[in-house]
Amino acid sequence: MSFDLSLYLVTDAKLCAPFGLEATIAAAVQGGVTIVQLRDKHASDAQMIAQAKRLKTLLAGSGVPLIINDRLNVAIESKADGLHVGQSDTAVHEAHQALGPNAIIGLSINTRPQLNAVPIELLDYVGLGPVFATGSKQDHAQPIGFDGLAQLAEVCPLPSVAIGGLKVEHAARVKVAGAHGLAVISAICGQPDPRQAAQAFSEAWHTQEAGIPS
Ligand code: TZP
Ligand code: MG
Repeated sequence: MSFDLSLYLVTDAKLCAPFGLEATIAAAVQGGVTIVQLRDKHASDAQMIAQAKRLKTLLAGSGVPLIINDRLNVAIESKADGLHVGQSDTAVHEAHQALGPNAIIGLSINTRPQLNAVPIELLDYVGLGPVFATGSKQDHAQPIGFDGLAQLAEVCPLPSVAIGGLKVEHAARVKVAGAHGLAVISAICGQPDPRQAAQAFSEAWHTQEAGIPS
Protein backbone atom coordinates (compact mmCIF):
# COMPACT_ATOMS: atom_id res chain seq x y z
CA MET A 1 0.00 0.00 0.00
CA SER A 2 1.34 3.44 -0.83
CA PHE A 3 1.47 5.90 2.03
CA ASP A 4 1.68 9.62 2.72
CA LEU A 5 3.40 10.70 5.94
CA SER A 6 2.31 14.33 5.84
CA LEU A 7 -0.24 14.04 8.67
CA TYR A 8 0.33 10.94 10.79
CA LEU A 9 -2.18 10.43 13.61
CA VAL A 10 -1.02 8.30 16.55
CA THR A 11 -3.96 7.34 18.76
CA ASP A 12 -4.30 7.54 22.53
CA ALA A 13 -7.25 5.65 23.99
CA LYS A 14 -7.61 7.90 27.02
CA LEU A 15 -7.45 11.19 25.12
CA CYS A 16 -9.88 9.86 22.50
CA ALA A 17 -12.33 8.45 25.06
CA PRO A 18 -14.62 11.49 25.44
CA PHE A 19 -15.31 11.64 21.70
CA GLY A 20 -14.73 7.93 21.00
CA LEU A 21 -11.68 6.43 19.27
CA GLU A 22 -13.44 5.60 16.03
CA ALA A 23 -15.30 8.91 15.88
CA THR A 24 -12.03 10.76 16.52
CA ILE A 25 -10.25 8.88 13.74
CA ALA A 26 -13.12 9.27 11.28
CA ALA A 27 -13.23 13.01 11.94
CA ALA A 28 -9.46 13.35 11.74
CA VAL A 29 -9.37 11.51 8.41
CA GLN A 30 -12.07 13.84 7.10
CA GLY A 31 -9.83 16.70 8.18
CA GLY A 32 -6.85 15.37 6.25
CA VAL A 33 -5.01 12.75 8.32
CA THR A 34 -3.07 10.58 5.85
CA ILE A 35 -1.96 7.64 8.01
CA VAL A 36 -3.16 6.25 11.36
CA GLN A 37 -1.21 4.35 14.02
CA LEU A 38 -3.15 2.44 16.65
CA ARG A 39 -1.13 2.82 19.85
CA ASP A 40 -2.38 1.46 23.16
CA LYS A 41 -0.03 0.58 25.97
CA HIS A 42 -2.79 -0.75 28.24
CA ALA A 43 -5.16 -2.86 26.12
CA SER A 44 -4.78 -6.63 25.97
CA ASP A 45 -3.73 -8.16 22.66
CA ALA A 46 -7.29 -9.45 22.15
CA GLN A 47 -8.75 -5.99 22.78
CA MET A 48 -6.26 -4.40 20.46
CA ILE A 49 -6.89 -6.95 17.69
CA ALA A 50 -10.63 -6.30 17.92
CA GLN A 51 -10.03 -2.54 17.87
CA ALA A 52 -7.68 -2.81 14.90
CA LYS A 53 -10.24 -4.85 12.96
CA ARG A 54 -12.86 -2.16 13.57
CA LEU A 55 -10.43 0.49 12.40
CA LYS A 56 -9.60 -1.51 9.25
CA THR A 57 -13.31 -1.48 8.44
CA LEU A 58 -13.56 2.23 9.22
CA LEU A 59 -10.59 3.08 6.98
CA ALA A 60 -11.46 0.71 4.13
CA GLY A 61 -11.48 2.54 0.83
CA SER A 62 -10.07 5.76 2.32
CA GLY A 63 -6.49 5.16 1.17
CA VAL A 64 -5.37 5.81 4.76
CA PRO A 65 -3.21 2.93 6.02
CA LEU A 66 -3.56 1.46 9.51
CA ILE A 67 -0.27 0.92 11.33
CA ILE A 68 -0.02 -0.97 14.63
CA ASN A 69 2.33 0.22 17.35
CA ASP A 70 4.72 -2.37 18.75
CA ARG A 71 2.64 -5.54 18.69
CA LEU A 72 3.51 -7.77 15.78
CA ASN A 73 0.84 -10.34 16.59
CA VAL A 74 -1.84 -7.63 16.55
CA ALA A 75 -0.65 -6.46 13.13
CA ILE A 76 -0.75 -10.03 11.83
CA GLU A 77 -4.13 -10.96 13.32
CA SER A 78 -5.86 -7.75 12.28
CA LYS A 79 -4.30 -7.72 8.80
CA ALA A 80 -3.21 -4.16 9.41
CA ASP A 81 -1.18 -2.37 6.76
CA GLY A 82 1.94 -2.16 8.85
CA LEU A 83 3.82 -2.01 12.13
CA HIS A 84 5.73 0.74 13.91
CA VAL A 85 8.44 -0.34 16.30
CA GLY A 86 10.67 1.44 18.79
CA GLN A 87 14.33 0.75 19.41
CA SER A 88 13.56 -1.86 22.05
CA ASP A 89 10.53 -3.50 20.39
CA THR A 90 10.30 -6.34 17.87
CA ALA A 91 13.33 -6.35 15.57
CA VAL A 92 12.70 -4.90 12.13
CA HIS A 93 13.91 -8.03 10.35
CA GLU A 94 11.50 -10.14 12.39
CA ALA A 95 8.60 -7.83 11.54
CA HIS A 96 9.54 -7.80 7.88
CA GLN A 97 9.77 -11.58 7.77
CA ALA A 98 6.42 -12.05 9.49
CA LEU A 99 4.46 -9.34 7.65
CA GLY A 100 5.92 -9.72 4.18
CA PRO A 101 7.25 -7.21 1.69
CA ASN A 102 3.99 -5.27 1.25
CA ALA A 103 3.67 -4.23 4.89
CA ILE A 104 4.64 -0.69 5.89
CA ILE A 105 7.29 -0.89 8.59
CA GLY A 106 8.46 2.12 10.59
CA LEU A 107 11.10 2.58 13.26
CA SER A 108 11.59 5.31 15.89
CA ILE A 109 14.92 7.14 15.72
CA ASN A 110 16.35 9.54 18.30
CA THR A 111 20.09 9.61 17.54
CA ARG A 112 22.56 9.55 14.67
CA PRO A 113 23.97 6.12 15.66
CA GLN A 114 20.43 4.70 15.60
CA LEU A 115 19.91 6.20 12.16
CA ASN A 116 23.24 4.84 10.92
CA ALA A 117 22.16 1.36 12.00
CA VAL A 118 18.77 1.26 10.22
CA PRO A 119 18.23 -1.72 7.92
CA ILE A 120 17.23 0.48 4.98
CA GLU A 121 16.01 -2.29 2.70
CA LEU A 122 13.61 -3.67 5.37
CA LEU A 123 12.12 -0.35 6.46
CA ASP A 124 9.63 2.02 4.82
CA TYR A 125 9.96 5.11 7.00
CA VAL A 126 11.40 6.37 10.25
CA GLY A 127 9.93 8.51 13.04
CA LEU A 128 12.37 11.23 14.18
CA GLY A 129 12.05 12.63 17.68
CA PRO A 130 10.86 13.52 20.10
CA VAL A 131 11.26 17.05 18.80
CA PHE A 132 9.94 18.40 22.11
CA ALA A 133 9.26 16.88 25.51
CA THR A 134 5.70 15.57 25.67
CA GLY A 135 3.33 14.20 28.24
CA SER A 136 1.90 11.78 25.69
CA LYS A 137 4.73 9.23 25.98
CA GLN A 138 6.11 7.95 29.24
CA ASP A 139 9.92 7.82 29.40
CA HIS A 140 10.46 9.36 26.02
CA ALA A 141 14.01 9.88 24.82
CA GLN A 142 15.88 13.18 25.02
CA PRO A 143 14.17 15.84 22.85
CA ILE A 144 16.16 16.72 19.73
CA GLY A 145 14.64 20.12 18.84
CA PHE A 146 14.41 21.40 15.29
CA ASP A 147 18.20 21.43 14.93
CA GLY A 148 18.45 17.76 15.85
CA LEU A 149 15.54 16.99 13.56
CA ALA A 150 17.23 18.76 10.65
CA GLN A 151 20.54 16.98 11.32
CA LEU A 152 18.83 13.58 11.22
CA ALA A 153 16.49 14.36 8.31
CA GLU A 154 19.37 15.64 6.22
CA VAL A 155 21.18 12.31 6.23
CA CYS A 156 18.10 10.10 6.49
CA PRO A 157 17.96 7.54 3.65
CA LEU A 158 14.23 6.92 4.16
CA PRO A 159 11.06 9.01 4.31
CA SER A 160 10.76 10.51 7.79
CA VAL A 161 8.04 11.87 10.03
CA ALA A 162 8.74 14.18 12.98
CA ILE A 163 7.07 13.49 16.34
CA GLY A 164 6.88 14.86 19.85
CA GLY A 165 5.02 17.93 21.09
CA LEU A 166 4.17 19.15 17.60
CA LYS A 167 1.46 21.75 17.04
CA VAL A 168 0.07 23.41 13.91
CA GLU A 169 2.49 26.30 14.20
CA HIS A 170 5.43 23.89 13.87
CA ALA A 171 4.50 22.64 10.40
CA ALA A 172 6.80 25.04 8.55
CA ARG A 173 9.80 24.27 10.78
CA VAL A 174 9.27 20.54 10.33
CA LYS A 175 9.11 20.94 6.57
CA VAL A 176 12.19 23.13 6.46
CA ALA A 177 14.03 20.55 8.58
CA GLY A 178 13.40 18.07 5.76
CA ALA A 179 10.90 15.66 7.29
CA HIS A 180 8.04 14.35 5.16
CA GLY A 181 5.34 15.04 7.71
CA LEU A 182 4.23 15.51 11.31
CA ALA A 183 3.05 12.78 13.67
CA VAL A 184 0.79 13.92 16.48
CA ILE A 185 -1.22 12.57 19.37
CA SER A 186 -2.54 15.32 21.63
CA ALA A 187 -2.87 18.04 19.00
CA ILE A 188 -5.68 15.97 17.45
CA CYS A 189 -6.79 13.30 19.98
CA GLY A 190 -8.95 14.85 22.67
CA GLN A 191 -9.28 18.16 20.86
CA PRO A 192 -12.83 19.55 20.90
CA ASP A 193 -13.00 19.24 17.11
CA PRO A 194 -10.57 16.62 15.77
CA ARG A 195 -11.63 17.22 12.17
CA GLN A 196 -10.87 20.91 12.41
CA ALA A 197 -7.60 20.21 14.25
CA ALA A 198 -6.49 17.83 11.48
CA GLN A 199 -7.57 20.26 8.80
CA ALA A 200 -5.49 23.03 10.34
CA PHE A 201 -2.40 20.77 10.21
CA SER A 202 -3.14 19.70 6.67
CA GLU A 203 -3.55 23.28 5.48
CA ALA A 204 -0.45 24.44 7.34
CA TRP A 205 1.59 21.64 5.80
CA HIS A 206 0.37 22.06 2.27
CA THR A 207 0.50 25.83 2.15
CA GLN A 208 4.05 26.04 3.48
CA GLU A 209 6.79 26.44 0.90
CA ALA A 210 9.77 24.38 2.01
CA GLY A 211 12.65 26.71 2.88
CA ILE A 212 10.47 29.54 4.20
CA PRO A 213 9.97 29.17 7.96
CA SER A 214 7.01 31.10 9.32
N1 TZP B 1 6.94 8.97 20.36
C1 TZP B 1 7.77 9.98 20.55
S1 TZP B 1 7.01 11.35 21.19
C2 TZP B 1 5.50 10.53 21.17
C3 TZP B 1 5.66 9.24 20.69
C4 TZP B 1 4.60 8.24 20.56
C5 TZP B 1 4.24 11.15 21.66
C6 TZP B 1 3.75 12.27 20.78
O1 TZP B 1 2.57 12.80 21.30
P1 TZP B 1 2.22 14.34 21.23
O2 TZP B 1 0.97 14.50 22.08
O3 TZP B 1 1.95 14.65 19.79
O4 TZP B 1 3.38 15.10 21.79
MG1 MG C 1 7.28 1.12 21.05
